[in-house]
Amino acid sequence: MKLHVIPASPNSQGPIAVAKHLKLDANNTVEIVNSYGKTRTPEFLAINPCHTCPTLELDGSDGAIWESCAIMRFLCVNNEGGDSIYPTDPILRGKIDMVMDWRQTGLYPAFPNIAYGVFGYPTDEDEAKKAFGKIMNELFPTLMDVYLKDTQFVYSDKPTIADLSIAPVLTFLKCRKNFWAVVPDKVKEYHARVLEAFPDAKEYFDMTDGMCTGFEGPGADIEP
Ligand SMILES: N[C@@H](CCC(=O)N[C@@H](CS)C(=O)NCC(=O)O)C(=O)O
Repeated sequence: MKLHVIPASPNSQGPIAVAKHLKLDANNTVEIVNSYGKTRTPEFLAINPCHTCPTLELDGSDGAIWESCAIMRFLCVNNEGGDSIYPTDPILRGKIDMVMDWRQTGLYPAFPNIAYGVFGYPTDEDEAKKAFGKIMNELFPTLMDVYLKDTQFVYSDKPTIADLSIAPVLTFLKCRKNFWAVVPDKVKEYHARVLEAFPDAKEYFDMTDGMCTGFEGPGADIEP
């Protein structure tokens, strides 16, 4: 199988970390392919008409799976060791799935206006401030006081794919240094704890960190 990725994109980094954690690239089950700049080519659109990375291109005529959370689940369910980061306990698995849906529908939509400047896209500064307000007042309290209320990771003392769906995205906040400065320590510590739990993906996490920390484009210095 081929895992098409945009290496510096947090959406790609969860699936990359899963593939590396389960040694799927080392044992040639999954080849990680850098498809940056190629997602609108006829060849890529034939694999995934939604033109997004990550995309897992299956072997033979089996087609492809896209959407980062679906890919992480697929890799875990179908490969040895996947249970360690996608536990089979039905209640815990249900909560992990719930948090991954929250990541896609609640958390991630708050980030494009804050962070897509690092990829050269225009961003709206008023919308970025509004989105950060929602992150601070609504999304972080849910993360800290509900999902991380009693545990080091989301509903668990061990890291799971729910954490891999969330933590790489939080790095984006570093491109607005005055936003990152007021992020609660509990969130910063969680962010570091998750990324450290997947050292094989460090080079990818570091790419995003470097791009965001070094960002000096429009709005880099705005106040929250
Ligand atoms: N909800 C999707 C989002 C994927 C996504 O938006 N990927 C962007 C990069 S962050 C992409 O591949 N854009 C290239 C394009 O649309 O051509 C997921 O979680 O996988």
